[in-house]
Amino acid sequence: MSDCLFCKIVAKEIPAEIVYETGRTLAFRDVNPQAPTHVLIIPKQHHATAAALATADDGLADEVLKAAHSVAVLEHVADSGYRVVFNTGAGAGQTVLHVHAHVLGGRDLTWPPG
Ligand code: DGP
Repeated sequence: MSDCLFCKIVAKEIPAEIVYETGRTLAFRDVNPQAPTHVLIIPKQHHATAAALATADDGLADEVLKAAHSVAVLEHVADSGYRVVFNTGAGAGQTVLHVHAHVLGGRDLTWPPG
């Protein structure tokens, strides 16, 4: 989608600090990190929400989840514990309508989130 921020990151039209990439996924650091590790995992193909992704292509949803785990290992937070979050819809705080998994770690994470 031409007006989608994360599609522009995929197209390298907007810079991002990429930490992991596969054929169909991309992982880059969040511009406004909420933890020492805060990486966003996206499918390169545009889907607005996690619900849309799971409905359209559950294989790709699986790849996004596997990429999240790979990022946790690369970032050395897999053993200490990390959180994978899909804010889904405006009511849950989703501000960028290109599905993304937040991978957060490197500090104690409280529950429930705000
Ligand atoms: P959400 O609220 O779940 O839609 O999260 C969107 C995240 O995207 C938010 O944590 C900040 C991040 N973000 C917004 N714009 C940019 C950008 O241009 N570059 C990067 N790296 N992250 C961005």
